[in-house]
Amino acid sequence: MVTETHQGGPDLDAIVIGAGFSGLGMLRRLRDEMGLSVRVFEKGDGVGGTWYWNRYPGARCDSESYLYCFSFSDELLQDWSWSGKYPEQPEILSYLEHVAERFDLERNIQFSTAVTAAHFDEAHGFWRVKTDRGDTVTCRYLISGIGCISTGNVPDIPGLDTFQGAWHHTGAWPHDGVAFEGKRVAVIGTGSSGVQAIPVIAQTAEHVTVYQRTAQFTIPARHGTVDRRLIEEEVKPNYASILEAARHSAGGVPAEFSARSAFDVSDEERHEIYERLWANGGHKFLFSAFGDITTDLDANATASDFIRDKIRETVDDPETARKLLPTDHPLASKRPLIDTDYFDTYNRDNVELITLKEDPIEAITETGVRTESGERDFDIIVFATGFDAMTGSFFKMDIRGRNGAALTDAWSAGPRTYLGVQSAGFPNFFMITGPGSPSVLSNMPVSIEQHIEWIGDLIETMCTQDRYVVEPSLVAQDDWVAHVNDVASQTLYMHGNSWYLGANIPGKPRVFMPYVGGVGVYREHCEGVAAADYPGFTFDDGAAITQTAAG
Ligand code: NA7
Repeated sequence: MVTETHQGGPDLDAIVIGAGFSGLGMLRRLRDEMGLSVRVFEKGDGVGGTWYWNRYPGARCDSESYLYCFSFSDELLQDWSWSGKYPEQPEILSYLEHVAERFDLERNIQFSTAVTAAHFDEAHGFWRVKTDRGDTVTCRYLISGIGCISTGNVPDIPGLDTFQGAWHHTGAWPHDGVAFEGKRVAVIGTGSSGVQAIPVIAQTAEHVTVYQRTAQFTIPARHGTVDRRLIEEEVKPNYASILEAARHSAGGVPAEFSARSAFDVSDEERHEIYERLWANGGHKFLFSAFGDITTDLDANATASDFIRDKIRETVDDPETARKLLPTDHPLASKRPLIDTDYFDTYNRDNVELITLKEDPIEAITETGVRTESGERDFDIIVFATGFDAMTGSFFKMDIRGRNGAALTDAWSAGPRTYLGVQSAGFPNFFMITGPGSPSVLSNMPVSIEQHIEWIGDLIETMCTQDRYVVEPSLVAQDDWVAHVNDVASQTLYMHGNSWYLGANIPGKPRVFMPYVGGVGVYREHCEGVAAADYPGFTFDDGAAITQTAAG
């Protein structure tokens, strides 16, 4: 299909921002399946997105490898073989590089180029996109594939600029690595990245001091090499049905979710179930035993207590174990973590734990970090302090919709979208896994592909039916935002100071950003909207735009 070129029309049919899973998949869909002219702008000098930037030691995905992939090509599914149960960063990056090469995607990607601004030109009905390389390009459709956790959060600690050693954020890790041998290292932050990096750094560093703000629940991953027999005999012959089950699941993995309550069984039986799941490892601990761990505080307490006992059992020094016990939030109200040897690492002689609630950081000095209790010297500081999630990367660009209205203003009290795909007042601007969609609460490739397909179908409908501009109505958007909040309020997610709520960024509005209703439920809702010819969206046939452009 080739789009009509309106007089005064844009340079390109579509611009996609970002060349991670989202951007690569969207480019392929628009270019190869629909014949549209597309350019991808990517800040990095290669593909990969999250997996291009997050090269810290131990970086690995929490989804099992055979589920962390594109599904659009059966040949690709059959040909690719992962080596680990959970895919490690270098291998995911290789996978995405392979996809880019195999489908000849790089010819439409402009690397080392960040989009700085995108303004909707109402007279012409297209977007004018500017980059830090001086490009100004116009397009009919603007699609964000910028990822949900891509703008690093380096805390504003006084004195960082005076530090004479090296410092790195996990999300912008040097490409040639960091040598920790013989070095005194501070790690600030104990989320997914810190919990993955600390055990690996401790193996080579002379000494590691961990600065922990919130003690975390984390479950052993039981990572290992991939089970080849399982993959070759059970997964690959059945890939289509496995991935279809993932698409209709709660979290984008075909896991069995238990319907029973933690109180349907005796204390002994519950303990045995937790022991078995702990031994097997992974997120199944949270979902496959009991259905109410994530919804009922008393049920949650049974699992939280079990993990606290495991921490006490694992960590030799009782004072360190005490500091590691999460006591201020229910299990899974913050991003659930899985780890390899995290708590065991605190039994090493070269690892020390500082809890910031008892001993806050006062300043970073020329030689190290000063807390209330005193100063420690370091050669390297690692910031595993997370991201300005879900909205931060949008706000780094000057995005303006109708009447020159800025997205930063439209979202000043928290992000507002319809279906997490579009925001009212920003016509023909689409977000892959935007706020208000399951996104970070799911196995990302499944959610990304669903948006690629859904946005692709909508654009295809517009191209074939002479609909020039689409945007959601305010009413539909308000109803969706209310629904997203309503569903979240029925869960324990509101009980933790998580980045899902923006709680990690000082001054950020406290709004639950992802949609917690489940990947399958969400997909069915989106499919219903498409089948009913997109209620909640308004279309413009572009007649007025063409006249204006011609005039
Ligand atoms: P996270 O999950 O946001 O973790 C960041 C960690 O850094 C967490 O322990 C924070 O404590 C801590 N933090 C944040 N700001 C500060 C300051 N100012 N001082 C001290 N400690 C701080 O980011 P990750 O990179 O680990 O993981 C991001 C996602 O990547 C992850 O969830 C997966 O989806 C993949 P807090 O808990 O906020 O008190």
